[in-house]
Amino acid sequence: MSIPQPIKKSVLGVILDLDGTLLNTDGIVSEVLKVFLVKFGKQWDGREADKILGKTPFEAAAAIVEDYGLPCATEEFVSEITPTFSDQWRNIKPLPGASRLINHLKGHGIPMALASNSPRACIESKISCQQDWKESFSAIIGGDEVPAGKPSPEIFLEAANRLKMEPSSCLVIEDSLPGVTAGKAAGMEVVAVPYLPKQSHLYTSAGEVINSLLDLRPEKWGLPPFKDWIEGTLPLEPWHIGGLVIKGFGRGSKVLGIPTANLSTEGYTTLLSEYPSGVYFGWAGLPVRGVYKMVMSIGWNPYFNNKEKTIEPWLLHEFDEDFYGEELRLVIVGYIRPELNFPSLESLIEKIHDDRRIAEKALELPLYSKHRNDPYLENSL
Ligand code: ADP
Ligand code: RBF
Ligand code: MG
Repeated sequence: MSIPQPIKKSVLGVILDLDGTLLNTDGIVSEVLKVFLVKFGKQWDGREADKILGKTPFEAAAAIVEDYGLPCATEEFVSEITPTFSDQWRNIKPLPGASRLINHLKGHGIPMALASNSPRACIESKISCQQDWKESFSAIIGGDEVPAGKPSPEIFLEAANRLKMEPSSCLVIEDSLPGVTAGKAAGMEVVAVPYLPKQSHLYTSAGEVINSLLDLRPEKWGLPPFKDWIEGTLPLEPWHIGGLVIKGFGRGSKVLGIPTANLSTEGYTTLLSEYPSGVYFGWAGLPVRGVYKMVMSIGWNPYFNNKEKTIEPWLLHEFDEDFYGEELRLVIVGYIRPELNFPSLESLIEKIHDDRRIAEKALELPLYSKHRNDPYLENSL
C-alpha cells in the first residue's frame, strides 16, 4: 500500500511524451551518432545529449552539424542518418514504469494521448515494437502534424482537442525542458521526469518533478492510484548485477552502522542507465558465505553529491570481517523510493534504517522470498 498523497489538481486525461519519457531512446541515439560521426573523422562524446533532447529531429541534426562542423547540409545529414535510426527502433527499450503506467491508465479508462516532436511515421514505428501501446492511445500526434513543435504549445493543444478535453483538464508527462515549457504554455498541468540526472533544478515551471515513472503518484492528480505497491515496496521484474566488492569513498559508513559493499559500475553502465537511481532491495550472495537480505542505493547520493553513480548494497547481516575483493551477486526484486537529500546526516541515517525495516519485512513475502533460491546467487564467476 502506498501512502495517500494530497491532491494537487484533478485532471481527466493524460498526454505523454515518447522519447526519454516512455522510451529509452537516448542509448540508441548515442550508438548511432557514435558510428556515424566516425565517418566524418569526428568523435561523439555525448556532450550534445542535452542539446538534442526535446528537439525535432531536424533541429537536433542542425545542432550536431554546427557543433561538429560537419561538411554537409543539415538536410543531407538527416537523410543519411535516418535509415540507420529506423534500423535501431526495435532495439529501444521502454523506460522503467512506462508499460505499467500505460496499462494502469488504460485499465481505468483514462483517455491518453501521445504527443512527440518526432514525425508521426517514426512514432508509429517505435511504438509498434511495444506490445499494446498503440491501442492504448486515443490520439497520437507527431511534430510534423502541427505548425510548430515543442516548446510551442500547439502539439499539446491539438492532443487535448482530439481527446475532446479542456487543456486545463490534461496532465502532461514530459522529460525535456522544451516539453515542459510547451505543456505549461498550453495551460496544462505538467509532471517533469528529467531524463538527465541532476537537472531537476531547471524544471521549476513543472507542477512536480519526479525521478522516474516509478515515482508517479496518479492520485496527486485526481487519477486512480497504483495498486501494486505492497508494504511500502514496488515489485520489479528481478534483475541481476554482480562483481567484486571494491573500496567505496571511505566515508565511514561502517562507523555509522551502515556498511555498504560497493560494487564496481564497470561493465554495468548500460544496465544502470536503464534503471533510475533510487533505493532498491533484494537478495545478496557471497559464494563462500551465503545468501543474505539486502537493501541498497543506486545513484549519486544527493547528500554527498557524488560525481559518479555508485552501487551501494547493505547486507542485512552482522559480519565478523570485511570482504573486499570477494565476489558479490545481487538479485534486485523491488523498489522503495527515490534517492533524496537530507538536512542532516542523522535524518539520512534514520531514513536508511526505515528502508532496512521495509526491506527486511517485505523479503519475507512469498513474492520476494522465492528469489532467495535464484541460481545466480550461488554461482561464482
Ligand atoms: P567503503 O567506503 O569502502 O564501501 P564502508 O564503510 O561502506 O566502506 O564499508 C564497506 C565494507 O564493509 C564492505 O566492502 C565489506 O567488506 C564490509 N562489510 C561488513 N559488513 C557488511 C555488511 N553487513 N554489508 C555490507 N558490507 C559489509
Ligand atoms: N544517500 C543519499 O544521499 N540519499 C539517500 O536517499 C540515500 N539512501 C540510501 C539508502 C540505503 C538503503 C543505503 C544503503 C544507502 C543510501 N544512501 C543515500 C547512500 C549513503 O549516502 C551512503 O551509503 C553513505 O556512504 C552512508 O554514509
Ligand atoms: Mg560502502
